[in-house]
Amino acid sequence: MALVYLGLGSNMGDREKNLKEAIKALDSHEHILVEKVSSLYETDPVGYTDQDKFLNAAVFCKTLLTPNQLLDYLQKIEEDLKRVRTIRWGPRPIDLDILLYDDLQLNDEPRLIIPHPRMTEREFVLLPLAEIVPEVIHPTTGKSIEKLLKELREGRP
Ligand code: A4P
Ligand code: MG
Repeated sequence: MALVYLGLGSNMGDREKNLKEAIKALDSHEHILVEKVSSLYETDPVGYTDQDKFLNAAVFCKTLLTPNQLLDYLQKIEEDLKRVRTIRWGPRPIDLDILLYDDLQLNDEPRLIIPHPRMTEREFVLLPLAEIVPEVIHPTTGKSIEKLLKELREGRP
C-alpha cells in the first residue's frame, strides 16, 4: 500500500460539511484507508485574494490506487460536490490535491505533478500536514514537513 498525503480546501457554501463529505467519500473507497485527519484551519485566500476565507485540512491515507487512479477519484469527488453547489466561475466548494505519494517524484505535466509543486510555499498546506505527520520527508527537498513549515515562517528558502 502507498502512503499518501492530501490537501483539502473549501471556501464556498458549508465549508466544514464539504470537507467532511470529501473525507467520507475518500474513506468509502474500497482501496483507500483514511488514517489521520488534521484539524480544520481557517486561512486567508492566497493567490487570487478577492474571495472568501478557506477552510483547509490535510489527510493521511493508505491506498492501493496508483497516482493516476487516485487523481481520477479525487476529481470525481470534486465533481460530485460541485454538481450540488457550484455557481459557474465562482469559488469551488472543494479542492483536493495530492501533496505526496510515498517518496515518488512524478512530473506528468500538466495532469499530475508530485510532490504538489506549490506545497512548500504555502502555510495553508504545511500547517495542517505538520499537525498530523511532522516527521514525513518531502522527497524533492529532503526536508521534513515540520522543517519546511518552520523555514517558511521564518522567511528562509
Ligand atoms: N494537478 C497537477 N498536479 C496535481 C496534484 N498533485 N494534485 C492538476 C491534484 N491535481 C494536480 O487543478 C488543476 C489541475 O491540476 C487538475 O486538473 C490536475 O490535473 P484544479 O484543482 O482543477 O484547479 P486549482 O485548484 O485552481 O489548481 P491548483 O493547482 O490545485 O490550485 P492551487 O495552486 O492549489 O490553488 N488559499 C487558501 N488559503 N487555501 C486554499 O486552499 N487554494 C487555492 C488553489 C488558491 N488559494 C488558496 C487555496
Ligand atoms: Mg487542485
